[in-house]
Amino acid sequence: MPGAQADAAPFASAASTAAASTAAASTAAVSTAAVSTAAAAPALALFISDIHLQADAPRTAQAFFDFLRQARAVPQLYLLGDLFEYWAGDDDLDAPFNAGVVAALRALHDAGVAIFWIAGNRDFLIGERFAEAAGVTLLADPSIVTIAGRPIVLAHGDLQCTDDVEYQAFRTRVRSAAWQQDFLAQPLAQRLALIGSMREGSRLAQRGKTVAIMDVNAQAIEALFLQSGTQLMIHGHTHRPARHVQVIDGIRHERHVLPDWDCETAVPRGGALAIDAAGALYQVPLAVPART
Ligand SMILES: [Mn+2]
Repeated sequence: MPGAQADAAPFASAASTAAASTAAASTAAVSTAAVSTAAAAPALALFISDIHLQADAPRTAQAFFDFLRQARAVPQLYLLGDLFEYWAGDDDLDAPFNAGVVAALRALHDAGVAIFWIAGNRDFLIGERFAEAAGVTLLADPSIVTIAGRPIVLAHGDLQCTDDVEYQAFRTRVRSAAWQQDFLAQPLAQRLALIGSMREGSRLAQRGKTVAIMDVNAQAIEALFLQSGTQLMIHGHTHRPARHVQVIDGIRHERHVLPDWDCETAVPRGGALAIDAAGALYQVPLAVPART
């Protein structure tokens, strides 16, 4: 529970509550269950997504910087998309806010933590220049990694929201090399202005869509499990943190959805997922920065 985390080793605390592994025996196609917040063994990796960093959200940024300092105790950090609210191109690295985020990631990298990056639907224009400056390794969406002997398929999650046909058409367009070349050929100021209007358009488009349409599609998730050959998936994007357990072909599959972060609101949201050396997953609660 919050408050039980020791400052010295925040992701490698005390005894396990053992709640995480027992809740999945159901034969229902899909069930959800809470994940333990305590680890029995030291953490090997941390997973976060959807921080939506922007200059207009200073408290969320502070929570992220605090988190990065604590993450030094863990060998690997996975950023699973939408770290930034938007990214206009790697020539925007020098904007003070962006430079601050890059410096914080770089400091974590220099402290010996391996940082991996999967692009989100908002920051997919991140490129090699950013990656080199920040000391992060860019991964494809989806990617399979093996941690503590467990193969895990990692994704942002937007590609699995196949019920949102309109969004998938948009995604195909903006992820094409031709669109990106055209876009990045425009002056930075013009790109920033365009992104501003696209964000407004996206807010308006979402208003007319049901919650179900904007969630992942069950068949797309099953397909990703089967294609990847894994029984463990971690993604973000939907802002609906949960652990979903489902049985496919008689085999138990587990899908973890990461929370989005927002510390500007009265009830702050955020937090991370961790995997320990025994291969157990557990939640790392958000440490909300004090009001200044
Ligand atoms: Mn997203």
